[in-house]
Amino acid sequence: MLDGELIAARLMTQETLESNPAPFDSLWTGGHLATMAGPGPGYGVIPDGALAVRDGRIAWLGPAAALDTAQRDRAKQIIELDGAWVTPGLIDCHTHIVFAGNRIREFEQRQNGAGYAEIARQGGGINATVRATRAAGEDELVEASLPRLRDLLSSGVTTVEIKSGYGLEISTELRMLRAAHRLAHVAGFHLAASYLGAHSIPPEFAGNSDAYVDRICTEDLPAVAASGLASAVDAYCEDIAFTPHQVEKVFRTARRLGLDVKLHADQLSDSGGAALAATHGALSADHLEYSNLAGIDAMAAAGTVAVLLPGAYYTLRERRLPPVAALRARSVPIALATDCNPGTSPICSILDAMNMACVLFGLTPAEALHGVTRHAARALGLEGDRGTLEPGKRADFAIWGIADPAELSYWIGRSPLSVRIVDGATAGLDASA
Ligand code: DI6
Ligand code: FE
Repeated sequence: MLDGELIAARLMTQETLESNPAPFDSLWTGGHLATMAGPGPGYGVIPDGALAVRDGRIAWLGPAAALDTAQRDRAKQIIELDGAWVTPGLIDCHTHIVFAGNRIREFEQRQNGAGYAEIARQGGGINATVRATRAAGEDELVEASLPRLRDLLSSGVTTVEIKSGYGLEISTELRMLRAAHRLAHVAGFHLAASYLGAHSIPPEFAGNSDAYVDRICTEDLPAVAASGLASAVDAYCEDIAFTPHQVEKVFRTARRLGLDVKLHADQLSDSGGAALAATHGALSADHLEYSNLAGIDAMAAAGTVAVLLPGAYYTLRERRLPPVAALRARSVPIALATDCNPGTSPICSILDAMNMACVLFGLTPAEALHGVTRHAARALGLEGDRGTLEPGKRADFAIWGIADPAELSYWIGRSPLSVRIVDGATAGLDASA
């Protein structure tokens, strides 16, 4: 949503309040709000704030002292925050959290000196997970992924992007996407689903990746679009995966079918991925360790979000840092995500990703929190609907037992979450599949 539209939405909410002051469904008061809204790099703090919810949306927020007492008294439910902090629900905008099997052996191989690309070329890596995922039914995929999602949600996450990409054939790709939708339902989070058919060259197309890309464009992508199970299309542009030319074909077809695009770009080498993503109006370009400056310029011009994935950088013991200074200088929004996957980023906490982004990439705690709220929403094309605490936005928020918002980037392996609120309701973590 554009700024103008946002302001209009806000005004409408206020008007509705004045002309038809329906009672709030719930009112949260006695805490501090880190709205992540407004200009500037700060947290948008409202100390001693109150936040009111109606019909699953934020109906009002501001200093508790500014709240109309009649409105307050009519609220159906008042929840005392006892000095806790409220942030927007965190958004993990890049995960591969649905998969079967594990890659523990591969981890051992890497500890014994084998490289990630070398393992992939020998049929391991992504294709090992493809074998396990093709063999798993939908129930099994849900069951295998639920504990990982529970961990992720317990770090304050309310929206998760989940990619397919471990099927590389349409039936398994759709099964992964269906499992993701079921998980969202049972575990209580909003899903943004992406089709990642161009993740790896499937064994039956070994040596003939062009033919696989043709099939993606002529058969698989139309089937995904018709299924309505994914809103975006991702691709892995890398020496060990797909060329820029192949990715272009996939992106053109995706856009024609009305799907958003995004890219795994320049993770292991500079293949011009940042510029490629920008040229196709991608929502985000992800990784970016090896991106060149012209690519960053192109992202700035196109409004493409940079998604940094410190879990993969850490796991692969990468040395090349993403171009954080250049992204800042060009005001490219920086989002952060876990990239939760069995090969290069076995991390199931967005808070740990924030800590890593601070320690390894030099982000400030405020940049890290923007990276998993406002900027992550934008990386999913959902900035008009969530990512900040503002009237009219979805009532997705997280309540924390912390002394300051910077504390969210501080701990390692610890979540100070008190409760997650999704669409205005308390979202438990213990639903079973
Ligand atoms: N995201 C990916 O898709 C690949 N690397 C990354 O950061 C690897 C996924 C895998 O090895 O399973
Ligand atoms: Fe990834």
